Amino acid sequence: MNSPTDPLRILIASSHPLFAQGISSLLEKRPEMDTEVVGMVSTIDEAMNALQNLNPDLVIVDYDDDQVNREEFLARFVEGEGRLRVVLFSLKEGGDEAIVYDRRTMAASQIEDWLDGWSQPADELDPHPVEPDLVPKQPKRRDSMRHIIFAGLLVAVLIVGSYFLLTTIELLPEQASLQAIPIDDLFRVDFIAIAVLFSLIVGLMLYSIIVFRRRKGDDSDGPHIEGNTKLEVVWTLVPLIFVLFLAYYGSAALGKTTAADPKPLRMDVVGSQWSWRFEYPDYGIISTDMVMPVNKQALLNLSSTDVIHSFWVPEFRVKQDLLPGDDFERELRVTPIEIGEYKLRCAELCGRDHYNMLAPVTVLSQADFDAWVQAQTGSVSDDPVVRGEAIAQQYGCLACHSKDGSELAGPTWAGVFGSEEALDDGTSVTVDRAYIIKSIREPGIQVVAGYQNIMPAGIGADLTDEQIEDIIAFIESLQ
Ligand code: HEC
Ligand SMILES: [Cu+2]
Repeated sequence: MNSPTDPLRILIASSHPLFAQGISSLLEKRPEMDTEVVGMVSTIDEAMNALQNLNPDLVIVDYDDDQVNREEFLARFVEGEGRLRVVLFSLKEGGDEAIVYDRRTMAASQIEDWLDGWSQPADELDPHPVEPDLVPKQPKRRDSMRHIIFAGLLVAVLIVGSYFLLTTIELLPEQASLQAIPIDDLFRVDFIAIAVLFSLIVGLMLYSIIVFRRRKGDDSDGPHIEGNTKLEVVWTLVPLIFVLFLAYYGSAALGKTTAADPKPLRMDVVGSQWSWRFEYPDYGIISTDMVMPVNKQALLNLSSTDVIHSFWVPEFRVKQDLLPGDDFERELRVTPIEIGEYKLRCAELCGRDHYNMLAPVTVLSQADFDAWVQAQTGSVSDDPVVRGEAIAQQYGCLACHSKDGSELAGPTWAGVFGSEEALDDGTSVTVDRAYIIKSIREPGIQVVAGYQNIMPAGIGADLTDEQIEDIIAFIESLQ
């Protein structure tokens, strides 16, 4: 150790001779300061040599020199075994100003004060002459414990609050089917996951934004953190286990929602733009309303005459697509457990009137259902006009053709019978029995002028010739 009367021995770390000159001339301006530049190095190896041979008190590192690895110098001498005083220095052009390490700008007078500090006896010197709060701080263990506790508390409060909110604002409608129960259990797990993830992310973010915000005038770098194996193992394993659990739990729920009763009520559900039809093959009933007995499983066979639709009664929770084409029938099992009125919606964007593709759903007691079946089967009218209207309703024709002259996706049926209709190929045709039959059987062949060829070809495929005669009678009656 040097005695106080010895000059302060300075080693300069830079590969530019100009830097050493600049420092020297700064020091020369203070001749009363007893300093001596003892050498210049540009690598850590040279510095280690110089340390042995030249015995410097202070190393000034050129902040702007890319060839000098300043991190290495700091690590080796400040934090490492050396405990040598190292200062990072950036010289400005003109030599009147210098920037110390943290890039604070110092006026010439401040530089002198700062240098003065160095001329004091070594044992009075702070081992970190760079202002302590400007050196990147490693957080103390006690501090991090406190942060973990407070942030943990915040996250816990948020979890409880958001889960409470999610479960009390009634996001889910009434639970009206047996299949809804396992699905709501899944929702509950989902809500927990949402509450935990939301709180963890937003909670820690809020805590950091507030507690670790930048203080005025602090331009220092944050601590350099590189990897944390424990943390990485935890945040890989925990989600992995959770996802595996969800896979198991989800497939168990799927098993419950598709579980088959030995004797379900069979129903064919046909969707077409933009109406629903319900056929009960065991009773020979066709209906535009979905009517079901309570506590009996219904096995729905779903198909579409045109595009993809989707069967969805929110209170039943389960949902299934209806696909066009004979090979693509889909099945869905629903066991209503609450008597009441619900609404069937199409959950697949399917064209102009998709929003209006609705059907009433009525769940009745077994006795009321039997009575409804009786009424339906006994109610075939002997008036072809009445039968024709019922068929047009059931097969969804009235979703596109109005009875009263109003404009829907297709031409109105009011007054159409016997009229001259202009076709899009420039010809015209008289609307008679033959034309109507052709329009239903092969709708794409003669297209009415001003309309798109969107009448579903499959929609009339199930109609018998007698049913079409009834429809013709009905259209004829609309004069
Ligand atoms: C998705 C809408 C849609 C549905 C459902 C629909 N049609 Fe049409 N229909 C049209 C359109 C559009 C036209 C006019 C273009 C054309 O001639 O193909 C049309 C034309 C017709 C015509 C010729 C009418 C005229 O003014 O020349 C008849 C008859 C007809 N449809 C009968 C039916 C019957 C019967 C059903 C039920 C089984 C039905 N349509 C269902 C859209 C529909
Ligand atoms: Cu639809």
